Amino acid sequence: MTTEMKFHVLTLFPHMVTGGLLTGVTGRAAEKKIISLNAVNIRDYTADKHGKVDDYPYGGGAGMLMQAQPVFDAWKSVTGGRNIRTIYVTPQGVPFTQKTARELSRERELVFLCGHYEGIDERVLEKVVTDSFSIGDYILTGGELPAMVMIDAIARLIPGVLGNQASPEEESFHNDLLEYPQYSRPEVWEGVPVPGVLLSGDHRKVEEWRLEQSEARTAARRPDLYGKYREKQQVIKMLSKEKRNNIHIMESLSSGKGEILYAKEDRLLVYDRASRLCMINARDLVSGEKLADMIPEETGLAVVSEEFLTEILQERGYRISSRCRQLLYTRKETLPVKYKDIRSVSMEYFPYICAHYHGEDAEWAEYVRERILAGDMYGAFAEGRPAGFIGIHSEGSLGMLFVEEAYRGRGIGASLEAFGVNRILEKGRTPFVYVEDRNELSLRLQEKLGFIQAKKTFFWLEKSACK
Ligand code: 21W
Repeated sequence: MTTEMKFHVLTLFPHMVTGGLLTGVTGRAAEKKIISLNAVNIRDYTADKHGKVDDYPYGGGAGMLMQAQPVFDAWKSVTGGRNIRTIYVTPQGVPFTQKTARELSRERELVFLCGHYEGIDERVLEKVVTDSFSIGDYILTGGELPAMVMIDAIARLIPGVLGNQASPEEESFHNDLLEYPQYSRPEVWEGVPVPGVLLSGDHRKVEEWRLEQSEARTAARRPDLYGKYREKQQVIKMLSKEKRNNIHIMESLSSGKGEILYAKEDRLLVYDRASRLCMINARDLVSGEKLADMIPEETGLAVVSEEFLTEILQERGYRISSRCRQLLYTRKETLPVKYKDIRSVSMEYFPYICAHYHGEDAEWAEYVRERILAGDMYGAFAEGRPAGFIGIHSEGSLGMLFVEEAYRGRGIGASLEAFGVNRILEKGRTPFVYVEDRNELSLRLQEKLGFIQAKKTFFWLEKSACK
């Protein structure tokens, strides 16, 4: 099983760090042992008998510097010579962004080094620091608050920290946009009423209004974000001309997980962060190769709907893992669910789901855990025992369907599918599925529920382990 993510903070003010982070959401996460926090007082490691950790800078100048020895000894005490990413928080660092937070949330252990006074002796920084980050262009009195900011941003991305909330970065259509204004009771406060549309009960109208508000705010306050948003909308509009063949890319982009790495005419490369998946559209070999060269290093999966693209990818160390039909559900209405005992499952059913989904494989087990914690796995129960399950994949498609042999032929599979479709519709998204090429039974089940097929065959490719 996975262990907690460990944060070590080397600081002169350990209580400031624990006081802040062991409160609220991150505090809960520490109690639940999803993260751990180890604040180390650098002063405890000084060799100076008076507890001194600073001295004057050679060459002169204002103020004092933290000396190398206590910092180095404090660092050695937590790393013990192990190779752990060590982050120096400093106004001279590269800007810390959501992307940085995402990348660091994949580490198992991190060390943060907080400076004080005018800085730290460069020689110890050269020995221990692997990354330097700043939180923005303003001057603070120390590195503790920036370290806490970074740990907070990283921790909330770890599955389980936010509780059973959908992916913390996947907030339906409003990604790339600032949030819309929100209102709660009372209906009139200090003579100011809540906007009427929010009381109308008309969900579609509410969504439209929120989107308008988000767009207007973003255009006014963040022209940089707004430009990116408009570009993405344009690509989605292009793709919608062939919705059946492109629904996977449209969903990845509109959910905010997909990033356009290249888009020009009918050539498109989109990277879905949540599943480390590349989706590629190209018409010919030359453009296909050009796009393939732009695939990010961290990619583990690719999906394409052209045979020649599979060849290009195979030359680059990918192997075909399946040939699929892609189907999408175009209606807005939810489906009736005949079998009643279906609900979202907790980690209690982790061993059960793993046993029936890719067996013992550790990487798949980690994936199942992440899907359960995201609230995207649903179980069917009979006599209080699990009878099957379905899930929403991290790239948005419905799948992982399984029904116990003893319970087959009773419509539980169809009910699980319908239940999944409804959850996706509730999120304001479009349900789509992949069906293995020769699985006629599953194909017919999806079509009976109202799914329609894409014209193309879809190829899933995995990066081969040995490369
Ligand atoms: C402020 C440290 C000013 C040092 C070379 C010659 C970490 C921070 C901090 C702090 C100085 C971050 C100097 C945004 C921040 C941080 C404390 C002055 C003088 N250097 N992100 N003279 N803003 N700040 N250095 O302040 O440690 S990340």
